[in-house]
Amino acid sequence: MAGRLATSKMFSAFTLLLASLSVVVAEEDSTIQDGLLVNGDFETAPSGGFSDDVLGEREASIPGWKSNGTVELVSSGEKQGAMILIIPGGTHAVRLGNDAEISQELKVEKGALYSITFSAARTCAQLESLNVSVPPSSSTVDLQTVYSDQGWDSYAWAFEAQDGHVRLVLKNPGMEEDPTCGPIIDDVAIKKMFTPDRPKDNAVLNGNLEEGPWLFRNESLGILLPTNLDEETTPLPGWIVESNRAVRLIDSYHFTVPEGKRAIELVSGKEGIISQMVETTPKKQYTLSFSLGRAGDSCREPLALMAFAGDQAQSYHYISDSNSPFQRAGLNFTAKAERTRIAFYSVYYNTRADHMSSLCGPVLDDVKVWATSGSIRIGPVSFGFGLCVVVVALVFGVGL
Ligand SMILES: [Ca+2]
Repeated sequence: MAGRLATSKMFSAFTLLLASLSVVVAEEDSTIQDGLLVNGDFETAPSGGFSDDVLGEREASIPGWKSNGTVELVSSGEKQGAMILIIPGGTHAVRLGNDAEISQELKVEKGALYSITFSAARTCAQLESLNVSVPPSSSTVDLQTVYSDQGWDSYAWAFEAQDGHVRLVLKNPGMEEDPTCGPIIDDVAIKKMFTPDRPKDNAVLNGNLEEGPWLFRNESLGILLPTNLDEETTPLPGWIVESNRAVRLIDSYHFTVPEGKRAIELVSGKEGIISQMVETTPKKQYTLSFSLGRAGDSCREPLALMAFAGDQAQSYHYISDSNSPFQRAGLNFTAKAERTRIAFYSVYYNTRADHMSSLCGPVLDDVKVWATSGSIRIGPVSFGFGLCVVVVALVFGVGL
C-alpha cells in the first residue's frame, strides 16, 4: 500500500515535472501573444518596492524593461508641479526624463506586421514628443496636442519585424531645462496584424475598419492614429493618416459605432485626414459609399465630413434629428488612373459638451467603392483579366 502510494506520488511528481518542462519549452518556442507586454502597465513592483527614487542608469530596475537615463516610476496621486497625477491604467506609470528611454525585447515572427499601443501624457507645458522605435523602424509621436481633457491619450504605431527578436524602444528625445519634465507612459501592448482580404464587391481594404491595433477593453477614449504615410506599415491596414494630426479609432464598448465593433472618429477637423489608394480601372465609373454618424460622446454638432474620391469632393452633414446614429452617404466618380485616392476629414473642429477641451467629431465606417459601369463587380483588375482570358479562349476556340 505504502509502496503503491510512493510510486503514485513519484509518478505525479514526474508528470508535474514533464508538464512544467513542456510549459518552459512552449514558452521558449512561442512568439509574443497579443495584449499587454511583460509589465506593460508598470504595476509589477521593482525588487526594492515602489519608491520615489530615480532609477538612473541601473538596468532591469523596472521588471521586464531596460531603462536608460532618468527613468522614474510614478504613482497616481503624486504631484507634478501644480498638477496631481492621474493614471488611468492603474496606479503606476513610467516617466521618461531628458533623452531617457525604456526598452523591451520581443520575440516576434520575422516578416510579420505588428502594432504597438501605448498611453502617454505630457507633464510640462513644453513641446513634448515620444520616439517609438523597433530599429530600423522609428517614429516620433507629437504629444503637443492633447485630445482628451484627462491629459492621457492612447496611440498606435506599427512596424514590420525584420528579425525574430526585436527591441521596442520608447524614448523621450527632448532636452528640457527641468530634467524631470517628460512624457509619462503606461499600458504598452502589442498586436500581430492581419491584412484582411479585399472583398469581391468592394475595392476598399479594411473598409469596415475592424482590423487594427490592440484596444484595451477598459480603454474608454479610443486610440489615436497619428501621422503615418506608409501604407505597408500602418496600424490600420489599408489606411494612412496623411495629416499632421491624428484620427481616433473607437470601439463599440464605449462609443456608438455604425458597423461591427470599430470605426473612426475624425477628431482633428481639416487637419486629420484618413485616406486609401484603391484599385480602379481608368474611365470606369464608381460609387464611393460610407456611413457617417455620431459617436455618442456628447460631441457638439454640427457634425460633417468631407469625402474625396479621385477629382470629386463633397461635404456631408450628419442629420441630427434622425433616429439613427448614422446615415449612409456617397458620391459617384470616374476613375482617371489605376489607383484612385479616397479620403475623409471633418469639416468642423468639434469639442465635447461635457468635456470642453476634449476633441471629437463625426464617425466614419463601412467604406465601400464599387464599379457602377462596365463590370459586374469590383475587383476591376481581376475581372478585366478574366474577361481577357475568356475573349482569348473564345478567339482561340473559334480559330480551331
Ligand atoms: Ca466597423
